[in-house]
Amino acid sequence: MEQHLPRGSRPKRQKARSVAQAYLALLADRGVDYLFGNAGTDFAPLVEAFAQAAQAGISVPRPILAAHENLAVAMAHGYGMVSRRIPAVMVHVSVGTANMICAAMNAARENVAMLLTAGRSPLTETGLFGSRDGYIHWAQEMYDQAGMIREIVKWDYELRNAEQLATVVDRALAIAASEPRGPVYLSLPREVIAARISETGAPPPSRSAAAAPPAPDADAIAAAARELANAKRPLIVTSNAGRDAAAFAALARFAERFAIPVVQHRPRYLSLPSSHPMNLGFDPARLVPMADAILVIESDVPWIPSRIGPRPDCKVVHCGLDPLFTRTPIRGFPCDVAVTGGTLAVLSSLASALEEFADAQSLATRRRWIADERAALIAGWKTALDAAARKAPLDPAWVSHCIDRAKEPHAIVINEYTLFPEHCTFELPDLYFGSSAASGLGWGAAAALGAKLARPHGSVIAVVGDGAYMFSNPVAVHHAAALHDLPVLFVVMNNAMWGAVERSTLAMYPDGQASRSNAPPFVHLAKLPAFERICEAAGGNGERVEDPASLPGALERAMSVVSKERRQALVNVICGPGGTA
Ligand SMILES: Cc1ncc(C[n+]2csc(CCOP(=O)(O)OP(=O)(O)O)c2C)c(N)n1
Ligand SMILES: [Mg+2]
Repeated sequence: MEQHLPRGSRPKRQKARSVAQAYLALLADRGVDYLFGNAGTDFAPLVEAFAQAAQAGISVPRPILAAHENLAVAMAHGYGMVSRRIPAVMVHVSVGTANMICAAMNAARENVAMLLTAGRSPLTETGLFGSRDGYIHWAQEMYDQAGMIREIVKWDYELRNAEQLATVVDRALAIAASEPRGPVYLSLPREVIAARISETGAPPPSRSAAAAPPAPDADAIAAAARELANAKRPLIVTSNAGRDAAAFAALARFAERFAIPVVQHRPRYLSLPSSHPMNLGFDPARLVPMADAILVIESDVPWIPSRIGPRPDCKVVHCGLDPLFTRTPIRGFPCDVAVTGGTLAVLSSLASALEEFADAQSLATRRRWIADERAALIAGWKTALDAAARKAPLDPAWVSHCIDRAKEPHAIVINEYTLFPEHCTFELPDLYFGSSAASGLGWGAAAALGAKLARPHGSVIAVVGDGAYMFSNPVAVHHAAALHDLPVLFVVMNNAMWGAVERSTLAMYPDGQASRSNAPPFVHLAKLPAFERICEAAGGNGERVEDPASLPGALERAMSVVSKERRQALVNVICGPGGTA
């Protein structure tokens, strides 16, 4: 978009005419490249400020219109997740805030930093520039607008005057960027951002540094090392070690050096290459009960205690930026040592501490055991895939395998839980992202658009269920893909149901009445629209696949549309039951 100067260029010294204009210039100066927005009457000063900035050549974030608030926040999530930069989001007062909360929960639980903002109904009924001039300005006001989202964000505030602008924005960004990272929320009343200010020029550089994470405590590392060194069957369980992309290689080295198998339970960030010899898949059920020491790295739920658990004498070490997950009300996993720190720092300290205990003979014995476990695991996956192959309706395991075959080696895959990662190969960090532990559905398709914004030259594939697709507000998603030139491939694993609801009902009531019913309520999604035509309606390419033999060809055509024609594409794959949520 021509009105925006390239990243890194300093804004011209220019008289800012409004707080809104100074605010936008400040965001750009602080490295906020994008402002995802869903507008209302509170946006008037910002709309004007964007137009003035374009005319005056002032650098401001690029505005990204999203036709629903959850889409705006989930796009920002995808963008921040891939780029690790901080996006801003602006929504319409109380009602816009209400609409964005689900997506904000997803981002908060995955520690994705973002500046969430909302207008506030004009405070004054008359007398100021920007005072109330619409009947909505009374009913949309709330006693505590931020209260709706306060539990989710790390910090909230309301901008009250121009003088505090830099202090407030810098504090918001510094808190969002400090580990554990997360969204912050700032409300912007209309008269405050409409106020005129005489001169600002380029904002002074920020003096609000993000806080560095704590270094792992030496005693805690020594205690953790003792537990691991004494173990014959140690195990690492992680969900998010790879959130720090540098930790990806560190975990690979650590696991290999000390011969410790790794299970990635419900990964949101990939933590280990698929082909790594210590990679023992995604299900902790077999290994946790065998383990005599478990190192939990950045995992809120390392196993499901109602299904399995470690032996009573198994020692458990939790490490992470918030190893006790203090924002989760109840979480009772056994914990003998808790180490606070980033994965890279923890692994490096632990590696030094473990070196003195390393005994080549026992490591070699363990390596053989892990190799056997891995061979058995891979054989099991192959058996499952063979059984799934070419079934009609299509089996999600087979669809996962076909997606893997079709994708380029550096493609990013965003999985809103229906893809089976064990049937795919991901060798590098940041090529696979799973949906948030909060599991607010409707995330995947939108996050893929944000990921594409962060990696415009790479291919991005979103894999979603029919339920998740409809939660994502598909018309708004396809509109955003077209509007912002974000050609993404959407694969819908369409089993015409909320399979998770059925699985949960059968798990609780295996012999219940619902299990004998052909049509239990709140499970089947009959009369679904032709999803492929929703994508087509936005100028994309759509295909429906019912015959397993035609899936590889359909995926190949869709990839080619995305990469060569730069158009979005959707493959609606008619599937049978599957999934694991
Ligand atoms: C916002 C929101 N509402 C409801 C749910 C509960 N929920 C979890 S999974 C699921 C079904 C998703 O269906 P689909 O994407 O088709 O996947 P399937 O289970 O069929 O594999 C639902 C409704 C949720 N996680 N988030
Ligand atoms: Mg479904």
